[in-house]
Amino acid sequence: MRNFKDLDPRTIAIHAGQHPDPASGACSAPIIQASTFAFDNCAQGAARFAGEAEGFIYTRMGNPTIARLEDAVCALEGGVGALSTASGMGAVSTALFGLLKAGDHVVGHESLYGPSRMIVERDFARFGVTSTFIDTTDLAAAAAAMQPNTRVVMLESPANPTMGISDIKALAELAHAHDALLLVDNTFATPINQNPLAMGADVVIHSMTKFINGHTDVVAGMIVFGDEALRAPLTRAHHYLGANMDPHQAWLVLRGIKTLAMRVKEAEANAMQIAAYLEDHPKVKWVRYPGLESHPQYALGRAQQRGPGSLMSFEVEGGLEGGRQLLDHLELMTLAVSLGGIETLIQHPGSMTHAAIPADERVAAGITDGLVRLSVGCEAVADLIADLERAFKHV
Ligand code: LCS
Repeated sequence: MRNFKDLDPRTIAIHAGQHPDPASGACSAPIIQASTFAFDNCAQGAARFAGEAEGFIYTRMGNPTIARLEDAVCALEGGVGALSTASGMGAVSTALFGLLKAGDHVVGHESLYGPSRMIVERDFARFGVTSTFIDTTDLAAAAAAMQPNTRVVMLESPANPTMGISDIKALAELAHAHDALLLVDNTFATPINQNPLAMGADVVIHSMTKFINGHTDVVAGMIVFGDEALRAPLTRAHHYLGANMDPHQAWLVLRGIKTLAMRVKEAEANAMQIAAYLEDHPKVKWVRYPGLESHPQYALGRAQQRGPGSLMSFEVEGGLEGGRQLLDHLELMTLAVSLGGIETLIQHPGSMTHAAIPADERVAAGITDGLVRLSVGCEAVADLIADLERAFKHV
């Protein structure tokens, strides 16, 4: 792979993993739709299994099309290696499976994506892993949650859907002081706006279902690690758990990733205007957007991210019913879970993505009943604001 270290992320997104096919000269990656790969002879097969020879063996363990995508995201995140997965949850579960053992403890952000929190709190608990979920935007709370057996500190920043921003550098230092690893889910920020490994994180997770693919037509995930020592445990977990990607899925994401930077920046420009509109709206109680000075971690976000992104949450007047009226009267914005697509998506976490979290814990984590999450897309911003304006009349 060419060295992309000195290039701008906008350039990396277009070129990494996208070299012409050596066999045909094709300028688009070939889809190598094969489950298994022939060896010239037994000695070559043995050498590949032993990791002594380059080359592919079996698609669960790697594939040329999938490897291109791994190279692309690895280059964007500045990692030493990457492992692709069938979904974002495939990345979360594979990484945790590779890093944890019975008796270990996890410190997690309290408003992690529901299934990411639940797999630790309920499922890894069945194998003897304990956990503490706190607000990682509060460094003192994070420090107090650390235990001698804490192995992983896990967060999203900005977090889903409270938009809380955690100090990645300080939390990496805290984790390392306790011989623990920092795992950052960078789905919301994208590698265009944030590179956690450069701030000291050990592992980065992506749901590529979101911005990296960007077209609301693929579910996919990626694990990127910043230290060679993590290659063996994560690769073993990846090969054995089998949450692997499919070559065709990889090809679609390779197509989407080429426009990642321009989509992120276009949507962000729209989001800045929509956040300002909502903040001034009499029927909106508050807006949480990293690009607004009213965001509680505005300064940290400015320092740690290259841009505020295109996700925000806000509380509509009238709580649950107010939210329902607003969402039911939108004509352009799509009422759907997921985020980071080219089109604007709007949803209600209390009844959807975070419904699995008990109501009292959900509200304590800032996910109030009337909270609406907005993933701003790349439509003309005037059309989006007109859609909101029309729907607000019903609130
Ligand atoms: N991490 C974050 C931050 C997410 O938002 C999601 C999914 C995942 C991981 C899991 O990725 P997946 O397996 O779905 O590719 N978030 C969703 C959401 O907010 N609405 O629907 C899915």
